[in-house]
Amino acid sequence: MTTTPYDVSGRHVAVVGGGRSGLAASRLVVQRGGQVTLIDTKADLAERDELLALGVRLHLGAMPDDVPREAALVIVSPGVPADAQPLQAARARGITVIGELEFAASFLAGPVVAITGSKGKSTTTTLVGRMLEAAGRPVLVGGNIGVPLSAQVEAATPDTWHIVETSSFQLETIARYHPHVAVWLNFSPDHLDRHGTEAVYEQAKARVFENQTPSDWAVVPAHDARIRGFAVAGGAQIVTFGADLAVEDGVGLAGDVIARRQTPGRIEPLVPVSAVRLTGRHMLGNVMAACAVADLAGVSGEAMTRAVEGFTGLEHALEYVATVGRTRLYNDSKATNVEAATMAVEAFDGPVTAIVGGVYKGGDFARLGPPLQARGGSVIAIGEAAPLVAEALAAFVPVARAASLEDAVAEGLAQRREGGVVLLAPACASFDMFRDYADRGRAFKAIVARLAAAAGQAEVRNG
Ligand code: UMA
Repeated sequence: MTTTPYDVSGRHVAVVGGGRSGLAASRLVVQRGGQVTLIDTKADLAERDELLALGVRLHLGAMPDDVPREAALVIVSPGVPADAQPLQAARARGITVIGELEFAASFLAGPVVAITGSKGKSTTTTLVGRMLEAAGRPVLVGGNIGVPLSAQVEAATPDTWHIVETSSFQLETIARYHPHVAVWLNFSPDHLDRHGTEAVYEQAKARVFENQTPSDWAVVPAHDARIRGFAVAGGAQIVTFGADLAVEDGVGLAGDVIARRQTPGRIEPLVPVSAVRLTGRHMLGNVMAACAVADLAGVSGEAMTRAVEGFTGLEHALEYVATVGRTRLYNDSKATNVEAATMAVEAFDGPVTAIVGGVYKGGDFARLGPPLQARGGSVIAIGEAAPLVAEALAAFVPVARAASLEDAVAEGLAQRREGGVVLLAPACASFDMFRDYADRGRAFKAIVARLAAAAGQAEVRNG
């Protein structure tokens, strides 16, 4: 068993936030002999009975001004702002406040691979997991992707590779979180509602490198000097992806093969591009980053290729939904910022009608204009941000407004009757019309199926 700086045995711990992370952290504290007060603004939790049976005290309904006096440690969920009142009060009294990820990681003995970035985290995390699995490695995939790290501690062995999708929210509250491999895929403005400024968001992400040493690795995009600068400052060895293999070391394209060039210039083929089942150049970047990690873990190109061939992508991440008549429909509900939506549009060659809008999170919608215009595309604006979307894009392409997602899909199918793509790429959060991005993506797919059926379309081809 590992030694942890957060020995909770016989101690009282306040856990703030009773969602997936807080519940898993509470269970872990109890497993390790500690006592928990779980704090949440919700009036009740579905897990109430289980928690009470574990001896967890519940403080529900509102944020208290402070955590209980007996608490020796505070564990905070990623969705709770780091400056929430009880956290500030605890810190002022000298109580250690850490995030759920920091707490859980301190119990792990196996290597941690942290994968962060504004977009592509889940795809890359999943693919790295598949590659290590294909090579027969013991592997657990979790973190921001949906399975809290705390829930994996009991199943971990010293040989386990932990592939951890790591968000800026989680990185804000680390102290010793120390990935053996830290991947930062890309950066674009996001989560400004939480972080306030782009600089604060960027600094949070850069923390992924802060505890690395020269025996660790940072995997960064070859063409992003800023991200590379943060990695260099962290002190780990660097591997780039998207590298020009003619001039530099890293993972990049050698003809139509993803390959790794290492000093002194030896180029080793890893995965043929023809094995990649994902749409778009940005997806190819994610595959290259995954190859870089797997290569560091000693996975063969053959095992990587098997994993890539078997991976058709994640739900809501430029997911092919169906072909209705001559129109192909794609669900990129995960494209919640302008950068991601732009990359989605750029993944196609022909005309694209993009459904854009929701809750505005920052960024300049006008960036979508040139790639849409170049493809003879159009926009259907939805949700709260519809006026902003229309204002930014009307100079480039035709913009229609739709009162609901259903109307938007119907309008898109009408516009692209002669062929092309209808793409849900909202560049916005979903909370004005849906519970979350997944709810929005599922709604889109259900609408497509319904409209196709109503049109007497028997030959909806699902991918
Ligand atoms: N809560 C409070 N007070 C607050 C804020 C929240 O009491 O001020 C309570 C809520 O009432 C709720 C609980 O906290 O009961 C929710 O906690 P949470 O928001 O931390 O959510 P979890 O269910 O614990 O899920 C978290 C991540 N959520 C966020 O970062 C917002 C999940 O990422 C992650 O999968 C999960 O831990 C397991 O690690 C989701 C996400 O949206 C997918 N992440 C963002 C993103 O990817 O863009 C960063």
